[in-house]
Amino acid sequence: MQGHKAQGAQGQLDMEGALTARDRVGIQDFVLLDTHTSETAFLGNLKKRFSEDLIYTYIGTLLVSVNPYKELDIYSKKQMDIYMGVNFFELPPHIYALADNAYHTMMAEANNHFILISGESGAGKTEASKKILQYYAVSCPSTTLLDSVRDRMLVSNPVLEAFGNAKTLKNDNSSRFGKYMDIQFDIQGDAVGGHILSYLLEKSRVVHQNHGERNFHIFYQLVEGGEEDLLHQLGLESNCQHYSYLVQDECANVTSINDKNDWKTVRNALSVIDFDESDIQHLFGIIASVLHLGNVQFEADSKGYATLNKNTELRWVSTLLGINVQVLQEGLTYRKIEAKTDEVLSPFTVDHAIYARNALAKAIYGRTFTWLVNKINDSMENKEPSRKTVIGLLDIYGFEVFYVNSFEQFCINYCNEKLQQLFIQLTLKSEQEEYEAEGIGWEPVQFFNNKIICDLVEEKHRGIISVLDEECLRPGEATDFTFLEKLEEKMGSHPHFITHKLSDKKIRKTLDRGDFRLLHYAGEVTYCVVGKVSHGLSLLWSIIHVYLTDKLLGDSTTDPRPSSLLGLTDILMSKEPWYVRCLKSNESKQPGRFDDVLVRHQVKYLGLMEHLRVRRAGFAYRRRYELFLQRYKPLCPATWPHWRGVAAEGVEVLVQHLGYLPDEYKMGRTKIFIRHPRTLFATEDAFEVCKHKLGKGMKAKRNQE
Ligand code: AD9
Ligand code: MG
Repeated sequence: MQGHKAQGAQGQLDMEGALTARDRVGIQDFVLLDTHTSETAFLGNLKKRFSEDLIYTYIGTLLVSVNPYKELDIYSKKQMDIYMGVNFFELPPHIYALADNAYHTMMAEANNHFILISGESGAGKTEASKKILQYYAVSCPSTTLLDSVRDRMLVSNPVLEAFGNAKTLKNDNSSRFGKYMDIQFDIQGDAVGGHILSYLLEKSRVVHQNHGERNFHIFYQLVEGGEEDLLHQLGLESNCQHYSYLVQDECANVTSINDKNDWKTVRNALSVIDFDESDIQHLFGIIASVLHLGNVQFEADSKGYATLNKNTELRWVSTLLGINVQVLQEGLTYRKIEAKTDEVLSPFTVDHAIYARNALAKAIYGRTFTWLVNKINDSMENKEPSRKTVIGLLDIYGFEVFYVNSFEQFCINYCNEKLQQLFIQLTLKSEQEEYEAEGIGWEPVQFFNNKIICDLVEEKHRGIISVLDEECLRPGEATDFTFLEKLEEKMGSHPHFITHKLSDKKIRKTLDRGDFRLLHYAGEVTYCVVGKVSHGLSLLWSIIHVYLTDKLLGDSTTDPRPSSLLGLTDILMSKEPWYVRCLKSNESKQPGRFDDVLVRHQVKYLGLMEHLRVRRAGFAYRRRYELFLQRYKPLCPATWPHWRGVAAEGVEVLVQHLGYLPDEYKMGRTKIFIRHPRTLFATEDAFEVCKHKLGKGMKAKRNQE
C-alpha cells in the first residue's frame, strides 16, 4: 500500500485540511488536548465548540456540558437511534453516548452504575437527568406492563418539580433539593422500576424568599389553577396576592411559567402515579394549611406577649390538619418548659411566635415532601424478586460561592468535597485495577487528594462538626466567637483553615473577625459564622448542628426522615461511576453567549482541571488491540489491508512502523496504553490524511468504472 503517509506538497495540504477541521470544532476529548494543564487552552476549546453548537466535550469518559439556552436539534428519536450501542469515541460527544455506554457496560458486566450530574444553579443538571431518563424510557424494549412503570418514572419529574422547584434569580425552574434516582433493569435490560431519594430540601423557602424569587411552584399552581370546588373545600381564594407566603417579593407571576397549565400537568401526573381522590385531598389540604398558617397574625398584649385575635386562618389550619384549635393556638404562643414535677407554660413574644409559626410551616412542608417521595416510590416499585441491576442518577447542587456564605453553602460544599473524594477513590481504584488486570506496573500519580479537607470537617472530636456539636451543648454560654475560638484552637495549624486571627497581614485584610476560610479542593470559600443574633451561638450556625445531624449524618430517631448524604456515599461507592459536569454559559440566560469569566469560575470550582489531572496521571489513552488495529491499520504496509496474526502483535508492528518510542506506550494484556496525547494525535493526523487519500482513490476508481 502506497501513500499512507503525509508526504510532499499534497500530503501537507491534506494534513492542513485535517487540522483545520479540528481548529474549527475543537477537540472532543480534553484528555487529548496537548496543552492539557493550561486553563486557557481548556476554555479556548470549550468556547470554540460552543460557538459551533457543540455543547458536549469529554474528559475521558466524563462529559462536560455547556448550557446553550436554546433548543438544539440533538435530542430526537433519530439521534437516540444513532447513539444506541455505538462505542463511546466513535461519534461526537453526547449525553446519549454516556447513557448508552453506562447501560451497555451494566448489561455486559451485570453490575450497578451511577451517573453523577453536578454544576451550579441553572447549568442544566435537571435537563441532563431528564434526557438520560428519556433515553432509557425510549430505547429499552417495551411491553404494556413496562410502559406503565416507565410512564410513572417520567411523570414523577413534573410532580417532584412542582413541590421541590422554584423560581430563583438564577433559574426559573431551580431544583431546591438534591435527587438520587435508581432506575432498575431486569436481566433482559428492560427498565422495570425506579426509586428516588431526596436530599437537603430548602425548607426555608416556604416562609421566606429573597428578592426576585418565588415560593415552591405548587402553591401558585394550586391557587391559580385549582378547581373552584377544591379551593372552596380548602378555604382558599383564587388569588396569590392574598397569601403572605406567596407575595413577599411581589413576583407571583413570571412570564416563563404558566401555573394554570402546570397545575393540569401535575393533576394528571398524580393520577398516573396512583394517587386516589383521598390522597389528593389530603395532599392539597396540607399545602393549603401552610398558606393559611402564613396568614396567621399575632398581636402584642399589654405585656408584649403574643396573642391571636382574629383566628379564622387558624381554624382552617385546624380543620385541614385535624388538630384541635386550642392545642394549635397554645403551641404557637407558648413554650412548654419541663420543670421538676410538671410543665410550665412560658408565653412567647410576637417575634418568637412568628418564628414558631414559620418553623411549623417548614416542618409540615418538609414532611409532606418526604411523604410524596415515598408515594412516588411505591408506585414505581418493582416487586418481582428477579435479579436486577441499577443505574442511579444523581442531580445535586455543585459548589456554591457567594459574597456571604453561610451554613447552607457549608453543607453543600462539604457534600461536594465528599463527592470529589469519592471520585478520587473510584478513579484511582479503577485505574489501579486496570493496570493490574493488564499486567502493567502501577506508577505513582500526581494530584491533590482532598481527604485532608474532608477530615477537617468531619473527623471525630477534632473536626468542625464536632466542635459545633460541643458548642451547641452549651446553650447560653456559647457564642459565635467562642465557636470560632474553639475552631482556631483545634485547627490552628491546619493548612486548609484560616481565620482573621490566624492569618498574616495581607490575607487578614480579606477576612472579617467572624469569618473562617476553608481551602476547598476547588478553591477558597469564606464562611461567616456571625448571624443576626448577637448573643448566643447564632441561629444560623446552631441550625447547622440540627441540619448536619438530622440530614447529612442521618438520625435514625427521626422518622420519616430525609436521606442521609453519608449514606449516599456508601450507595455510590458500590457502583461504577459516570460523570456529567454542567456549566452555565452566561448569567442572563441568553442563547449562544459564552461568558469567559463565568465559565472559567465554574471550571475552577467544579475541579475540572483537577479531574483532567487525575485522568491524565498515568496514561492518557488506552484502547483494545483489536479496535486500535482496526482503525490505524492503513498506516502500515504490514497491517494493511489485513493482519493475519494476533492483534497485539499487529499493534506492535504498527507502532514500531510509526516510530513510537519505548517510553511513549505500554502493551498490556488486551490493550495498548499511550502516555501522551501528542503521540496519539500524530497517529490520528496521519490517519486523517490517509483516509482522505483512500477516499479519493476509491472515488477515482469508481469514476474510471
Ligand atoms: V438548579 O441547580 O436546579 O437551579 P439546573 O438543574 O442545573 O439548575 P436546569 O436543568 O433547570 O438547571 O436548566 C436551566 C435552564 O437552562 C432550563 O430550564 C433550560 O431552559 C436551559 N437548558 C439547560 N440544559 C439545556 C439543554 N441541554 N438544551 C437547551 C437547556 N436548554
Ligand atoms: Mg435542577
